[in-house]
Amino acid sequence: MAERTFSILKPDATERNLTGAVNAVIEKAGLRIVGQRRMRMSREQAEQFYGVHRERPFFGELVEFMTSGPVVVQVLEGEGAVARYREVMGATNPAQAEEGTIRKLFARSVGENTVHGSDSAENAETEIAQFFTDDQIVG
Ligand code: FUP
Repeated sequence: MAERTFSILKPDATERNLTGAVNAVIEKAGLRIVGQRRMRMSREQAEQFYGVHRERPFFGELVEFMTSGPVVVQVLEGEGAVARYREVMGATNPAQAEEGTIRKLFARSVGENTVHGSDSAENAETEIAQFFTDDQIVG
């Protein structure tokens, strides 16, 4: 089975009506969107999702931002999907992101950086399980 990764189109993307534009970059990169749902993240969900950053100074702002508007949660599938999507996303700070990456194209700042993507296959599995049941993913 091809590898899967977890993706979020963040509130700065939905606010600017960019979900289709971001998805076009994802699909052009050879990743398949095999699960997708637009939702509003609760504070509890955001705090759990970003639990590893709980002690970081930006944690409060991050949770505030992720709950400030709709997000689109996704499962992406493809060969080496975790690493491939990290490549397509670009650096966390859009000022350092490569040309053609999602963050270079669309991100506003380090905080409002348009997308999330899992940083390992293990985290991908945990993150997918937080937001999707098996029957909501159709490969
Ligand atoms: P990434 O894996 O590229 O999403 O980056 P991190 O896991 O390091 O950070 C997770 C999120 O925390 C980022 F998407 C935005 C936020 N963040 C900040 O707001 N300020 C920072 O200095 C670092 C991260």
